[in-house]
Amino acid sequence: MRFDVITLFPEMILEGAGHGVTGNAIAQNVVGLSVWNPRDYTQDKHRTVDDRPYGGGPGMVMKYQPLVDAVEDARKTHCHADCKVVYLSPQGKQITQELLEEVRHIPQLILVAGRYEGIDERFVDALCDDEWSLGDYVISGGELAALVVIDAVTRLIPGVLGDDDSAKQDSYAEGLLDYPHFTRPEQGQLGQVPSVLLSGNHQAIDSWRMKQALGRTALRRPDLLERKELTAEQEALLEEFLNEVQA
Ligand code: 4FN
Repeated sequence: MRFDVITLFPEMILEGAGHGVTGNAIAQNVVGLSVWNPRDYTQDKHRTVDDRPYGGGPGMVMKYQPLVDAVEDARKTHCHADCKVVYLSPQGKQITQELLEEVRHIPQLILVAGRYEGIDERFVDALCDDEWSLGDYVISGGELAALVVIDAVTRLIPGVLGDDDSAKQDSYAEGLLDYPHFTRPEQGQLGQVPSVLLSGNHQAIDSWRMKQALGRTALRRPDLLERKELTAEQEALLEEFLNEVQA
């Protein structure tokens, strides 16, 4: 898998992806990451990447020519027949785990990060295959969204996570919020650890955790539960949880 990011702030991408799981995957060449600065593809002496919007109004718009040339360079430098160009923008479809699981198999993703008020729409129409959004809030540029995609897709590549983390990823609790986590001290200033977790009874622990995951999902993210089929055992655990909350 390789990522090519078109951005006016390449250091932001290299620095942001250079740590932890993504940093290791890049160092091991499991993923490729390159950045392409539209400013390097300008042809005027001021290296202009933006201009005033036709029709007037506030702010500036990214000119399409430096973007077109940056994408073309990314394409011809790392040539993959199967390549998708994605504009990260608030107009896009919201990024979900489902979307990321679909695109993990694409060998080359070219991610375009906007700045200012956005980019000339002719670039989006002519060169972009898709538009993806982090969510409904105002941010200053698409770089953070590109980093989210790079991080979340890299974690899906076989061998990137340790055995423990991969097992967790495709566990039966998929689509639920996490159960609560505890570590030492067993008892301290902030209270005590639920006794079941100290019992050594792994069946009881698994079922307590499943109950917590189901209950928290029901209370905080009912939308996630609606999309999930529960087993009879899970239904029973959830009912227990909700009864205990009431009591
Ligand atoms: N944002 C909204 C409405 C109108 C504008 C914005 C906004 C960065 C270039 C786009 C935003 C959100 C999620 C990229 C937001 C994303 C961006 C993203 C983004 C500079 C123009 C801009 C109604 C969503 C609040 C600025 C709503 N995911 N404009 O943020 O690029 O990827």
